[in-house]
Amino acid sequence: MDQQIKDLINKEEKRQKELVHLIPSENFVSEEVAMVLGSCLTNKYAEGYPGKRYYQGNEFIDEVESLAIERGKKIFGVEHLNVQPYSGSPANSAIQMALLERGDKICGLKLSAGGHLTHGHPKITFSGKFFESVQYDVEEDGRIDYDKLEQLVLQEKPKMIMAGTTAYPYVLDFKRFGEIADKVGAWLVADVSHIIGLIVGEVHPSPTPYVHLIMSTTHKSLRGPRGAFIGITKKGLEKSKELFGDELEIAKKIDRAVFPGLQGGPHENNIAAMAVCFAEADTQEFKDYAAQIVKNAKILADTLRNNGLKVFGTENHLMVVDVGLERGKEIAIKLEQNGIVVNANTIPHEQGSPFKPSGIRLGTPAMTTRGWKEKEFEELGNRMAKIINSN
Ligand code: DSN
Repeated sequence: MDQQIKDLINKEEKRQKELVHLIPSENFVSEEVAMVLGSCLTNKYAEGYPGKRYYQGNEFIDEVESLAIERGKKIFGVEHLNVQPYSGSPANSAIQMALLERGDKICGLKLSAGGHLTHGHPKITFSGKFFESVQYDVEEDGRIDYDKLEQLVLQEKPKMIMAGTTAYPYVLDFKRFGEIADKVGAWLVADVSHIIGLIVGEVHPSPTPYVHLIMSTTHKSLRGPRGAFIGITKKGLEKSKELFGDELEIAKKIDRAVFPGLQGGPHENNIAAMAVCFAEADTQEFKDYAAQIVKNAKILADTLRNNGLKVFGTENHLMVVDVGLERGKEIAIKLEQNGIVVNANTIPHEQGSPFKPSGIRLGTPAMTTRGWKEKEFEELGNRMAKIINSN
């Protein structure tokens, strides 16, 4: 094997094994997922969809992708599933490309409040450049005020609302989001990339009954390969019938936007690994894992708070800790020097900037996979507080 790459992989493996990993969007896949990712499926081109490919030789690939679709539809409770998006950003771009026209209005949570770049972040992103973006914020306590969101939506009448987060430590009220979107006839997309493992594990309410589309990455709390899916709910099919006279038109639009709209050949090794991950998530063991993620996050947040730190959250897998004006990066570096890997993050109503934020974001999915429980997280919280509080 290429010695230089082999050495680097070995070093990274050691780093992953020996340090404490608290970046909430990271996890450790099973050996089977890793093996399938490295399989011969990576060699095959399969532009198109099962049964309708532009290349010969896809009889087994078709079965692989169909299996991923069937398993995913079952655990996410959706009517149609596209498993080809390379990751979350292309998946959100595909949804927007499929259902919006250039200049249409899109409404998402501000990046600094825990939203995502693809939810209409102005000027520099696809969603912020091609669409008119109106953004909602969180309150001083870090929570979304749904009455304020409703006022904004009634006033601005966006064509699409993104209900999704990357650093929001509270349960999302998808029912309320649904009622608000319905008042102006907006498409409602749940970007559940962070919390999909908790939803499948039944420790966070599912958006399925209330939204038209569900988008998620598969490599965060779901513990699968890098990749994403777009699911269409029953409510999505109904809106399609109402708008386009055909309930399946929305599925055609989404599929066409993914391929050939934005992507070429799907990464079938990732799709096969998704199928494995979906089966792993459809077990009691995974439900226990999801419940433990939430218990671990709660004890970590409580321990940090008991040590005098200001913590936003938590009701899910993550929390944001206020470590002082513009000190996020410095504290993240200090923690890493002590073997604890986190990421610097903005806090609600940030006075610093995304480059010099005042917080750190912590999550429990990865170390819960490693078998950590309340005892380990309480010890860790006390140790982290000492490091953070030492000048
Ligand atoms: N970069 C991801 C995260 O860390 O939350 C979101 O895309």
